[in-house]
Amino acid sequence: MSNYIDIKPEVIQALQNNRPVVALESTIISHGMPYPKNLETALQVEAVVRAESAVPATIALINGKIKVGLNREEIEFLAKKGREVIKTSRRDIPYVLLHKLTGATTVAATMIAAESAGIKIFATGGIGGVHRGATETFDISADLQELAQTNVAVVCAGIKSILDLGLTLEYLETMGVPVLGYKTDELPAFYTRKSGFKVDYKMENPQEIADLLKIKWATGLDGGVVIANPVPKVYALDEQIMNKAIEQALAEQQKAGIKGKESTPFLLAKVKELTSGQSLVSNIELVLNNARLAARIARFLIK
Ligand code: PSU
Ligand code: MN
Repeated sequence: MSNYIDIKPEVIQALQNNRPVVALESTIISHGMPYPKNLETALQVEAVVRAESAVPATIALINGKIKVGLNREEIEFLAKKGREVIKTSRRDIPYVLLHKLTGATTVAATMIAAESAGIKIFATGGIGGVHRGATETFDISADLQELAQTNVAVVCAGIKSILDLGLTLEYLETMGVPVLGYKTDELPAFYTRKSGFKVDYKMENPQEIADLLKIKWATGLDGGVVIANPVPKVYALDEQIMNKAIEQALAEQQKAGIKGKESTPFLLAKVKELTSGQSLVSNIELVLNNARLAARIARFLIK
């Protein structure tokens, strides 16, 4: 791995000096949001992590290396190139490295990079999951298998209702992945705070979460943890409007015959269009909120 990983000096120093570090993904930059909001958000997320006294490490594949910690030009490049950048999950990593292509890392690929760099916590918007209709299509995100095996905790705003929440929870249970709710019993559904599904455990503060992570890994229980942090109340979207937009996006996906790795970016863009940009505002705010919580947990992880 060491030949293919390039960790930013600031991140190496933080890790060596036992300072808190938070990993950040880049698919959300290239495929999850439009330019220039994606750039502004990526920079803001890093600023939020710094404001909480942690070091941000945004991850991407550039010029034959897995880069852990990007500079401003690199983030700008990913934001401007958008969908020209290869959405890179576990299976895509070797090809992207071989041909020195530019790859934006999904949750799965970001976890792989974070683990090899020694970063234990990572913040994003939403994780991939079991898609609606997966009993026919078999469309299950590689993020779930990664959570089953890689020792990195992921702070997200729950599971987006473009997915089948019930099946995603069943899958995570089978794979032994704890789903924790931050100050909530209920699994948040990304744009909304409610979903009708329960998390496994409600957690009261960052220290309790950090202590649980330490115990999990100290007892040899490999794999990740989902930390579900509800979108702040003022930025939550109306459930009915959201569900309608999602239904319509799913119908359009089927009509257009969109499959595989294109599904998630297609659905995200459609939902944004159908809510006239409202979903983007809430998306940005929930990511910032997750970065803040991740940094706070990171501070207790080093103690
Ligand atoms: N969910 C979102 N925004 C995103 C993603 C998921 O709300 O940007 C991205 C993440 O990078 C996630 C990926 O890892 O989509 C999942 O894609 P797939 O379903 O193809 O595995
Ligand atoms: Mn998929």
